[in-house]
Amino acid sequence: MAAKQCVYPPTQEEPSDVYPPPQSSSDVYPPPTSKIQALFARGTDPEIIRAFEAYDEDGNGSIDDEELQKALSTADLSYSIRTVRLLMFKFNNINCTRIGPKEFTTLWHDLQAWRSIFEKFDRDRSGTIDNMELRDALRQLGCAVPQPVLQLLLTKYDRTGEDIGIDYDSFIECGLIVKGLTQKFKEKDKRRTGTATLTYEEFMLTVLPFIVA
Ligand SMILES: [Ca+2]
Ligand SMILES: [Ca+2]
Repeated sequence: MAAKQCVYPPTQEEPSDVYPPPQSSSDVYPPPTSKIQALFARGTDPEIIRAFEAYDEDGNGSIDDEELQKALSTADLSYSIRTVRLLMFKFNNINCTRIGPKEFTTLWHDLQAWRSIFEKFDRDRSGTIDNMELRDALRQLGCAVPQPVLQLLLTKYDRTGEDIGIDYDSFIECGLIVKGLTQKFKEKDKRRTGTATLTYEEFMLTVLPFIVA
């Protein structure tokens, strides 16, 4: 193998289609300060790369749960550390409180999807999700949740305690848990009957990661 083609990160002599492009011009953005850019898949939206670099406050090349929580939260919208950890939970093949560029790209798209589901099903534009809106949103996620379960979710996630509905942060948490647990249950319901047999150990191992996220 020609040694030149294995050089990492690419140098100015590399062909012009290497990513990131050789930064010969001072107006290239993002500025030529980070090797992080090279770790993203080719064609990644530059906005995602810029966000990663901004979120990675300590500059260690990964985003931890606290960095993500701080970066996502704005004056109008706060994310609980629990929601942030649940968002990271899907990457549980690695340390799920720390993600790199690849996982961050997936998470970025996940957040866009959550936002669009929330906006689609908050039909009255109240900024919260009520009973019927939740039912339909969960159905879109593939979960036909029975009414008593819906009521329990609303009771638990309506933080106001005044039947106003579920806010955006809680909606993501609720959706991640319902979708995740439904998926786990489905894996045990091989014949798709709506019934499954789980041992005590399986039940505990399934449910606990969602509770202690
Ligand atoms: Ca970091
Ligand atoms: Ca609403």
